[in-house]
Amino acid sequence: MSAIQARVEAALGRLLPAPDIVPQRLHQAMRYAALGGGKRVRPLLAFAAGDLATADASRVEIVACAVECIHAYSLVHDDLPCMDDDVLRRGRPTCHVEYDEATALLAGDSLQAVAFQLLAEHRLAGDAETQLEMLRILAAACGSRGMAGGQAIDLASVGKPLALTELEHMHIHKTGALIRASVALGARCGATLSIDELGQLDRYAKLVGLAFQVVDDVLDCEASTATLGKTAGKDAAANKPTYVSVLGVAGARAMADELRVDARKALSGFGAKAKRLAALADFIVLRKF
Ligand code: GRG
Repeated sequence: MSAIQARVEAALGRLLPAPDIVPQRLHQAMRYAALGGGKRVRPLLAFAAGDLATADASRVEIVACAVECIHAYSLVHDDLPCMDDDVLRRGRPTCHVEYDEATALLAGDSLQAVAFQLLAEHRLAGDAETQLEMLRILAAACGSRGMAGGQAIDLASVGKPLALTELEHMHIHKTGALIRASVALGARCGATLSIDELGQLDRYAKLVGLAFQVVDDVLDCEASTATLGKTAGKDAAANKPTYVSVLGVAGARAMADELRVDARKALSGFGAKAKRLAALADFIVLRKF
């Protein structure tokens, strides 16, 4: 994991505009948001899916940077005063605190654009049709029927009790869509998989995407701000519905573990080829930050 994290850090450092290129302040803010922190869960998933499909690592590296740029953009925008209004991210001041709101907004916009530029200008798949499909997958995952839509539902649900199915719907979009895309894109960098195999991978990705959020909710109420590098206890303070508010801590932990077991089962047809994806399901559920 640490080798891939270092590889992604170096690749992002190379692929993002240099800090001395005009407009310097915007490029510095983009680099601030994307470099020097984070678990890199989405790139790790892309590499593990690429591994399963015996993909060329130089192709997966581009996909990993693209999904991480989208993730970094979503965090910058989520932290803005008009959304979650937070001052701490990855143990540092949030982008709008370090720079200013307008620069943070533009840095998020520009990181999103970089992601699509990367997918469009590098040869990533065996044929053009698959590469176009990759662009479509990422766009769908980011938009109003994916991550941005999930965020809209999240913002609208503050202070309202949600049923478990409504909570799942929100998180499958807000957090799950990009996680699912990370697996789908990593796999498409390699040998062509059958529809059935892609379906099994997608089932795995949906399950770990949901597990990721359930654990995020547990950590928000159990871990400290110092461990998380972001403000802990925000969900309860903001009266947000979470897996913990609906199921309690023990219930949420039990749900995360069921999802982990089911995610591993979804990989059973792949045998040893899926060992990295299986290990990541464990990491996502058993992590402490
Ligand atoms: C603004 C369009 C738009 C979307 C924002 C993903 C998201 C939607 C907001 C992030 C808010 C949040 C804390 C969501 C919970 C799950 C999550 C994405 C946590 C942060 O991701 P990690 O733990 O972060 O992968 P690191 O820092 O490790 O990269």
